[in-house]
Amino acid sequence: MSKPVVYHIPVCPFSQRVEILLSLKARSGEVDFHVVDITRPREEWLLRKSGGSTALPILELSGGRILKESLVLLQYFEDLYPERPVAQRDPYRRAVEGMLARMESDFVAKGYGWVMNQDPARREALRGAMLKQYQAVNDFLAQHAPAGPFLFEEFGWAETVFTPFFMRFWFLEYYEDFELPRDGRFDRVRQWVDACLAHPAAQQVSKESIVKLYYDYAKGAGNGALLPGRSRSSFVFEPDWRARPWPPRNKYAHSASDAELGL
Ligand code: GAZ
Repeated sequence: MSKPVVYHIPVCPFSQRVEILLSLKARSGEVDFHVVDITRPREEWLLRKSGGSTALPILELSGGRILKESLVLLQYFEDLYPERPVAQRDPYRRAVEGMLARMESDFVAKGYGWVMNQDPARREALRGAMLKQYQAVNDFLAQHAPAGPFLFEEFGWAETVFTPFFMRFWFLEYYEDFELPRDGRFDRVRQWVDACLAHPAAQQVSKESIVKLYYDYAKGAGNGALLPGRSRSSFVFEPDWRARPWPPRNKYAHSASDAELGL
């Protein structure tokens, strides 16, 4: 029987969640990952599979059955491979990690909202909003898991949900000079982030790949859209990101050309 296939875009944080979970379960070989070029219109065969929606990842099971939404895919593989649990089994603990995981959507929205901002006057307000998100996670961890570094004994469900975005937010460090202030307010969340970033099951992407591929997001163009004056998206497969120079960091003052980006 053929393996399940995850269709996703390059360095997709949502599909990285699935890769991390499978890696924690030592099941990475059971699923194929198929990268879709988002700089081109979605192909008809893919739209037929998804029923017309364009958001990825989607998971195709045998017989053409399709599942969507990364958190649903995580739960599916958690249930399919119940040995080596990643989620907590105790109802109270499962609820606690559920509360933390529930904080991901605001956290993600604030980070992407900031990186895509083009108005320098809004920059400090967006930094403040991002810090509020980190503060909320910090306070949650300080309450439920003061010792750390993880929410429970090991890298688990909440870490699987958040870690791809801790990595995507390398684009905030690079393009927005974001860092967590070292004034004590963020110590618990910094400890969590550092432990998540270092975990062996979560090494699918690098800072360099994120910074290079997400240049266009930093200039306000998401999902492979083309910026004015450019003929190629920073998400193209060729040339490979490794062969390109690091993009200019001054996104508010300058718009890099294809040539400057090595495209
Ligand atoms: N809830 C879905 C899941 O699987 O968990 C989200 C999937 C998703 O957003 N996929 C995006 C997609 O395929 C790519 S990743 N888009 C193409 C399309 O045609 O729909 C971007 C944001 C943002 C948060 C995340 C992302 C992102 O703002 O990483 O703004 C542009 C997209 C809150």
